[in-house]
Amino acid sequence: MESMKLRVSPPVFKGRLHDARTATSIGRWLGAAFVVCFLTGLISHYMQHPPDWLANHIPSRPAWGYRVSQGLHVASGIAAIPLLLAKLWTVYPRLFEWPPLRSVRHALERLSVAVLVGGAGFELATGLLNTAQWYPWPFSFVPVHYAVAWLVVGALILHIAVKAPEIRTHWSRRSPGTLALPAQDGPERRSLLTAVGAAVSAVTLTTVGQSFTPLKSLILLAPRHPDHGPQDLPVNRTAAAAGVGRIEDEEYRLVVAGPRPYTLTLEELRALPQHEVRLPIACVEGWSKSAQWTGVRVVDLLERADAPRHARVRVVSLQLRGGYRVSEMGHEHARDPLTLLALRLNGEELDPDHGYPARLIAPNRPGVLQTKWVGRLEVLA
Ligand SMILES: Nc1nc2c(c(=O)[nH]1)N[C@H]1C(S)=C(S)[C@@H](COP(=O)(O)O)O[C@H]1N2
Ligand SMILES: [Mo]
Repeated sequence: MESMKLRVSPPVFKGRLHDARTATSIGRWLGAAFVVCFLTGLISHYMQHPPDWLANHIPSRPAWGYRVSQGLHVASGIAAIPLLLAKLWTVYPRLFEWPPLRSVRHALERLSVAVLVGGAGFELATGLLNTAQWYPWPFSFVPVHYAVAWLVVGALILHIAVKAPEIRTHWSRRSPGTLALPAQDGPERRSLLTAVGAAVSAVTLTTVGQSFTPLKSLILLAPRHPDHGPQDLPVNRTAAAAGVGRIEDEEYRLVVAGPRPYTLTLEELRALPQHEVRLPIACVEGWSKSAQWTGVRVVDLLERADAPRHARVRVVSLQLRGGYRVSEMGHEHARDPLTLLALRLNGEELDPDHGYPARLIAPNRPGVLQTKWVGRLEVLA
């Protein structure tokens, strides 16, 4: 007698949009975006949190280095969002693979894909929300975003290794091994890839102007416009938000703590030789903007305190609380003639929100380390 058992049959997917050639085409762009994003993320991480052996060796040139690297980090991350969505759509039929687990090897492979998809989604989502300064989660962004990046890279390397034969077969439109398969990219695949390319271009062109200022007129989706802010420069934390309020000229003192410590009033600081530099603020969140800064060279202030040539320097803000009130720099930054304790911005006294009366500005340096409302320079032993 025939059994009446009901068998649930998984959905059947046919067509080229879900095949390995499409997955490879999108995958290599996604892979390239991930590699750029990971490497520039490492640069950003080590510039902000250098281990001891590196802390005194971070180069201060090229002056635009961090601006370009962090611009690429955010742009590649944003471009990866439509690429990841397209890639997931291409391969999602595999979720319904039957049987779900064929062997131990197969189980491990699926596990690594789960880590890859979960981790990649997590990185892109938290990174994107960070560019908007929105932190709707209970953990601290930087260490978690950094740790998960390593998980994703590990899973990605494993994934590429496991899929290497398929990737090789489908890498180019007519690779020798594929003569038996449909060699030509049909119109449906071409349309899909064109649509993905258009989506990547659209999100890139409407956001990249936040750091690549020639395209600033196209900004539509970026949270920041590089021109919006006092003195044509964006502000991340205002004086009010930092709790420093208005610093009175007569009360201000700059303390330089070194072998021969001294204190300067604002008047004395203004009377020292002033220098002008053009340098960008390059925020880790992806916006950046060049400006004209005038002030006293930090190296001059250090010489006067008899600071040793290779000493590192701690810059301390008059802000009393908050993560960015203190920054440190190695001797390359401290001694660079472009590194200023700036008193003026774009020809005017600093706006309180830009650090009045004095803020640090140095070449090739993450924005979060360009300390505002500076009250103290400490020469470190
Ligand atoms: N004391 C202090 N300095 C600070 C900050 C801060 O919160 N407190 N924010 C930093 C960040 S994250 C950036 S991007 C730059 C922005 O400088 P701007 O507001 O002058 O554009 O200042 C940096 N300096
Ligand atoms: Mo920033």
